[in-house]
Amino acid sequence: MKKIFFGIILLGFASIAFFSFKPKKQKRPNIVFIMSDDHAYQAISAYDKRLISTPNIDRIANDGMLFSNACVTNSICAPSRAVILTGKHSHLNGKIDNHFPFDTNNVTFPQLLQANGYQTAMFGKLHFGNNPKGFDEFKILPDQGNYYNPDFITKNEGKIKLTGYVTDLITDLTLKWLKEDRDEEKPFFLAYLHKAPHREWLPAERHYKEYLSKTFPEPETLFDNYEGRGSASKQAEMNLLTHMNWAGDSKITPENMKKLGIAESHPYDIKNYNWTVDRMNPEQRKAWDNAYGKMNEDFVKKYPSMTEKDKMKWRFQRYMQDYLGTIAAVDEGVGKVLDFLKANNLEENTIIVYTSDQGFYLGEHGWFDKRFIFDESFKTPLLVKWPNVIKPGSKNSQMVQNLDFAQTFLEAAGVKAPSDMQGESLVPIFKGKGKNFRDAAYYHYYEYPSVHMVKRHYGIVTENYKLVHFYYDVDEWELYDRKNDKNEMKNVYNDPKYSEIKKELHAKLAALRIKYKDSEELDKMYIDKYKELEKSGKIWR
Ligand code: SGN
Ligand code: CA
Repeated sequence: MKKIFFGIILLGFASIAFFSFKPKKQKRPNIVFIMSDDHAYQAISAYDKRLISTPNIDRIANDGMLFSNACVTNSICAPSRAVILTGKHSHLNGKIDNHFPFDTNNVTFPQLLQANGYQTAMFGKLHFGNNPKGFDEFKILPDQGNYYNPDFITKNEGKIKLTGYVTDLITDLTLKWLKEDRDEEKPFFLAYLHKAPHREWLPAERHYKEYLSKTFPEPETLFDNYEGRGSASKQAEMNLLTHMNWAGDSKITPENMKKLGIAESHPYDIKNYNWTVDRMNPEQRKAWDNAYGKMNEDFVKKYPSMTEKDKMKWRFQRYMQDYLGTIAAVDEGVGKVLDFLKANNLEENTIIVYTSDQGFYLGEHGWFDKRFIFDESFKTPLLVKWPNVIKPGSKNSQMVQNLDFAQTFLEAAGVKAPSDMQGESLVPIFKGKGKNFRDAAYYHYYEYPSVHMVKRHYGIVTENYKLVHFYYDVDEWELYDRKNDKNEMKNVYNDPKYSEIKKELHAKLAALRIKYKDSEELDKMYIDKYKELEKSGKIWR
């Protein structure tokens, strides 16, 4: 009798336990996608401590994963964004360069997230020429946007003009949305997109003083003369000494240029400068004049005795002071967003990504800008944090691409990716698996002839080699040995030592072109379309 009694009691407990146990439903993660414009990995201290300290951006890598070989498919702004949103190479999504319009019939991953219950918002620079689809809320800069007192195109309030510094304003809009507009019932996808550190590199007032007095270590290849490479490197117009604007970029006043007999580097040299200073209110202008006035005074004294070499050195320092100065504000903004997530219990279940739309030259090969398949512009920073999935402090050297983001976010959100997306989800890599990821990346750049005059090229990049074809007005092949020639100074395409590897890479490249559905027919079609745009006056140099 006693036994039966205990048996009944035990059964009672067991059934209470059974019915009150609900399998813990894994909540779908939030995603905070932070992207800056033209942020070189050389200017993030998690990658390289020589130029700047970015303690807040570094937090993402310390708590998550740092990718040392993340790269893009087409190193230029709007095309990179189109690749990210569609998960397709430029030749298929159609946004091959900054001039072509984005075809809004493309399906983008935020549309799929939204349709599957995510709340979606975007703040900052998109640079598409049209508004983003799949967003419940957005406030974006028109085109390139302005650093001081920028306009924003908004989803619900038309065009607005805000007073202040662009990086701080984008951060404020992002934080306001998190505080006031977030739907706590839904997971969210938040795109926090900086304009900085894009040209013309205008820092926040509070950083003028510190950055204008700093000096930075020069890159080994600052005085590169482009020997040993083909015509594309020689003809590119992105040299610090010859192509950088004296007024617009280095901030020498038009009056001082005249006084010193310095000619404009480009028809937009002085125009760009005037657009910058004309947007400032009297208070901002005063702070600007104080800081940059002093720099101008010093320069006027020095200039007459400067050699060409001195000028190059001076221009490099001037460039770094402003470029890195803009990053100081980005890092502060990122810190504020990370702090907010932490303080509001949003840290545990949120994926945080920091990246750039491409890499950038910080004086390597004497250059600024990007566009080339060569490392500084081809590689891009990527830091990802996802608590309980990514082991803190991990490092990964796989050749992941911006092409992979769409499928990564969709998988993390439990949404099936369309079968025509061309990337690969990074989720296995986050989990410490995915050892045999991509062994070769495909790259294709189109915007030529246009500003900076980097010739059209496509190529294949493997761990050890890079094979590139420059076409349009040339037919030149280049081959680089990435292990033995880190700075990519010597084209070994015609070196017999490499004939076997050359053959292999040609075959691999042809196979990749087929795999990704790129072809000579498409190359020609895009050239014809470009020529039509040129005729209609829509291409600017
Ligand atoms: C502007 C810049 C170029 C830059 C392109 C594209 N010139 O034309 O230096 O390469 O944008 O940049 S500027 O004097 O007007 O700043 S991108 O990041 O949008 O692709
Ligand atoms: Ca860019």
